[in-house]
Amino acid sequence: MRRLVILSVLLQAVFGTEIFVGHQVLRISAADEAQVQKVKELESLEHLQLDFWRDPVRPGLPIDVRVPFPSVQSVKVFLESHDISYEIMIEDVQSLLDEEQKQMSAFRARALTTDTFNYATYHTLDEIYEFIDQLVTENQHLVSKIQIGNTYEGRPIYVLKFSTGGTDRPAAWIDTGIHSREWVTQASGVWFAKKITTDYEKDPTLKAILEKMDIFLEIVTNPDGFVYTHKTNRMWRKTRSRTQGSLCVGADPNRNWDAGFGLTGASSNPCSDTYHGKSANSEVEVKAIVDFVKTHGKIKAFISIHSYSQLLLYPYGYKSDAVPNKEELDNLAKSAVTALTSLYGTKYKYGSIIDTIYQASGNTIDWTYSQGIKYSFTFELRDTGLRGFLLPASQIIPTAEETWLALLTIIDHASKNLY
Ligand code: 0X9
Ligand code: ZN
Repeated sequence: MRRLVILSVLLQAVFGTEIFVGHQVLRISAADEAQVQKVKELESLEHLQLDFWRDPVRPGLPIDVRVPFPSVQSVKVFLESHDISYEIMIEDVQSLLDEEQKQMSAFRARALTTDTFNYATYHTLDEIYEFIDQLVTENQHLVSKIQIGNTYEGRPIYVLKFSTGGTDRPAAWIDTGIHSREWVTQASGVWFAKKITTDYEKDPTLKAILEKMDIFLEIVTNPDGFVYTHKTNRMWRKTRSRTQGSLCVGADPNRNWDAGFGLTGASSNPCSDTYHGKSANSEVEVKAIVDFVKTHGKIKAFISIHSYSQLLLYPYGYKSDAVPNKEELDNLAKSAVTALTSLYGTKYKYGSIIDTIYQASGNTIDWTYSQGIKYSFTFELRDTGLRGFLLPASQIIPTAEETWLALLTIIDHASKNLY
């Protein structure tokens, strides 16, 4: 292993790509509150360079953490010395990345139409942007592309609009990929886009929705981060904005919204993966959506899609108060999850963000809810198994298919309860 690690350091130096040889992902089970606190201690030790995929919250919730090779021994010794049980979720992160790359290159054929596009593999930003253009060209009567802004690094930010006509229609919003490493979400977004174009005349539910409402879909919500996951560091989550006075890059775009901004449940340290940013809306990728939502003024359902953990969540994330229409949202979440599970038996939990995972201030849907969008939801897609952010490409289509059923349930309810 040591030789491999030396080789990987060399490769990293030559190609500038982060290599994860010998990195392990551990799944820790904290038995009681004291053990949760111990794991939090571990989290505060910056030199270990731990990457928490699922944070320590409370006993009973699994904690997943990527441990760089040089820290693996000491982390295990620490856990064992405190009698904290764990299992190895991923033996060697790099071997999964190699597998992912191999799968991608095997299918990297340029599609000439969205019919020949391969939905069962992961794609680069360029490929997804090309797909978007093809979809628009093929379906001019239904689909258009709107540029809502530019990223920190200057890339265009696109939203697809699905509309059968009308003026000033109310709308539903779906975004995927705000956290760049959650690759199954952007891949699902691509699949949703195609699905709408193939089904809008034949699926009665979708047809009825599109007679009343438009649908907006932002597939790559954090384009700079997404490019960075492809070229430099597969595990990148944040934006790529620079912070004055720090060498660390990026802010967490799911902590940057103007709802409880900067309260507990976000970090003020620019080096943290949950860094909230300089101020609310400091991230242009967030600001672009804020401006769009405000200008549009008639978004009635807002769904922001993440991975992983198999959860369907509603506000709040920043405080433990119940939202005024909690009962309605809870019932709707239940129906959406029932629809999702009906396809492949995938199990989901649902509830408010703060009750179900943890306090997360400045998150997307707390802000959209504060703007009066009462159907505001966020998903955490597959899996709860052993792959986490590195979901095999073979699961893209099944994940997208089951999620689509839940999306339809939510948007259908909104369209029948317009306000
Ligand atoms: O920490 C987050 O931002 C979300 N988890 S993730 O692994 N996708 O990063 C959870 C925060 C609350 N949930 C959402 N608003 N998605
Ligand atoms: Zn996320």
